[in-house]
Amino acid sequence: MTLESLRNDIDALDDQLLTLLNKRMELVRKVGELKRSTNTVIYRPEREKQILDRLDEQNNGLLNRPAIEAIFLEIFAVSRNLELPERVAYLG
Ligand code: PRE
Repeated sequence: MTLESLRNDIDALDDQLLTLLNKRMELVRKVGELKRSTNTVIYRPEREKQILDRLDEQNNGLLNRPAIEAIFLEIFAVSRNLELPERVAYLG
């Protein structure tokens, strides 16, 4: 197990994470379209908490609850932004 081989494995996993995150964002964009057509609020803290609780419950890896929250709260923030109408949305 060399540093280079470990980094290669990390790169491969990062590629998969990026693919999955982009797939999630495609679904989120559809949620945004649905919400706009039905005039529903974008920010749903109770749904975000439900997701965090579920992930924490089924987690059996090295990540603890604060780490899961740190990662997913960032994902939710990007998701909410993606649900905004195009003229006010930003991705950076
Ligand atoms: C999502 C995004 C924003 C909401 O605050 C809650 C959850 C998410 O990223 O999972 C999706 C969504 O808009 C929703 O489930 O209502």
